[in-house]
Amino acid sequence: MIDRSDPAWAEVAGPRTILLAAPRSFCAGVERAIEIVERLLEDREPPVYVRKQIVHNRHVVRELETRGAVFVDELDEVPDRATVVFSAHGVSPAVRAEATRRELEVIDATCPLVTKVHAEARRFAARGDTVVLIGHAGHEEVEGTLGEAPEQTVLVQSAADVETLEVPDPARVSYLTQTTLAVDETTDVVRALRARFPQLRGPGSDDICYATTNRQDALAAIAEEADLVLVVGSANSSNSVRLVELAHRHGTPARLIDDADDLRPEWLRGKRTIGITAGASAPPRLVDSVVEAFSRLGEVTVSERETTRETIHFTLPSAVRPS
Ligand code: 0CH
Ligand code: SF4
Repeated sequence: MIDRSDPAWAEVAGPRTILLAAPRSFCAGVERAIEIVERLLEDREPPVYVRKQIVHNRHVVRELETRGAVFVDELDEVPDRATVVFSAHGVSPAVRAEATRRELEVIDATCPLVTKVHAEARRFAARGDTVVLIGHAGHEEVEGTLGEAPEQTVLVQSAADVETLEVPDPARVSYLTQTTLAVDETTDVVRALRARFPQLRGPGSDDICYATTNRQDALAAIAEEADLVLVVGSANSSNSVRLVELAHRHGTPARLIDDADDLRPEWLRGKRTIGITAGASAPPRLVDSVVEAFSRLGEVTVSERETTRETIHFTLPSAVRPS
């Protein structure tokens, strides 16, 4: 917490310029997922069960918990025939089958853009291809997508992984990606795949979603002008971590913060221009509170740099749609 009576904070007081990247913060898939849980909390008897964090943000999860949502890791923690929400990151067919067997009422908050990748995985596997999924091991979205055709899918995390990749038929290879990867790094991995498998086939359009791409482009536009970049987001948020790494690749120190309380005086020494963005799962109000925190250190000039305007909106599932 910024406190100018503390000598460590007093030492870094002074005027600052804040460059606000836009777009930042909630994407259409996250807004939809949160709204699904909120509507269920209004319309149904508690508790409302949610499998995994609805989105990877501590504040979002805590707030929904205080309103009656119960977050569980696996379906065995949900009573038979109860209502359960699947998170924005999607689930494997095995999880869906388990929910059916247990007679759970499923409300699916999987982002439609993740669902699209699942459909591609099924299509590519059905034509007999080895499906190379580019993504991060252990991430929930990756677990879900891998589950569509586990016998035919291999996970690749980097261009180096491609060198050692063995497939049954090099002429029948397709790739897919996690939706929240770094665009530049993924391009390198796809290039490495194409070099090894010239007949490589891919998705019709990029699997890295519009929101991930836009947040990276917006940050790239301010990163080199900033002395320090702050990314509002939680540590398990893939797209938020990718933003921190992107700032580093632009040569600018960057920190991931859950909120203004995470700010540290030693980060701010000699830093007059602060770039701020937020991952797709971080609420906009947290960005406002970080900007407000800086005003406690001196005069702040805020300049928003918008690289594109997002207008995309996803409809809610019929079970929670207002009649
Ligand atoms: O960036 P990841 O995938 O870790 O997820 P998040 O932080 O919850 O952001 C929203 C993306 C959800 C699914 O694409
Ligand atoms: Fe959907 Fe992209 Fe948002 Fe993920 S980051 S929820 S894929 S719009």
